[in-house]
Amino acid sequence: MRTDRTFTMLKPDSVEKGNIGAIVDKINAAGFRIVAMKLTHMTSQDAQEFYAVHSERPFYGELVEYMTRGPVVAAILEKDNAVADFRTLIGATNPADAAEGTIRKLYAASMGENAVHGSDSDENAAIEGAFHFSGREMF
Ligand code: IDP
Ligand code: MG
Repeated sequence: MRTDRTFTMLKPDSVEKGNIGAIVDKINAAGFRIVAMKLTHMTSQDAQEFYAVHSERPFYGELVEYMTRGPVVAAILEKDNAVADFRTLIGATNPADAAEGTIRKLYAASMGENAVHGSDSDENAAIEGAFHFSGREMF
């Protein structure tokens, strides 16, 4: 299992607010190489599958609505220790708890609308990257 890649989405609120460029700048400045990137609009079935681990949580329906209301920027990022370093860069799930300077502190509105996704393990990074990209779209 490789440890130098993670998967991210700039969520619909980031796209709506015109924050794609600013967030990609932060990602580049933190030393991540972009391996794959595209705008994509998930169907409800896509979002239900992507977030299946949360299907029993009370916010699942709201989460699927949010993640399908417009396109996201999906990307695979490469750097040593990618998963943990990217989680540090994005900050806590709830922007109120996120450290100063993190992407969620800067750009997230709330716990639900929190600007970005970051994989939580090397295994999930591989699964989530393959969910969105074919081998021919990774560079
Ligand atoms: P993470 O994105 O920081 O890994 P998770 O606990 O995996 O956080 O939750 C996945 C996503 O579900 C969050 O990023 C957020 O968009 C949403 N979410 C999590 N907890 C809540 C909540 O209590 N209310 C509404 N949405 C939530
Ligand atoms: Mg998570």
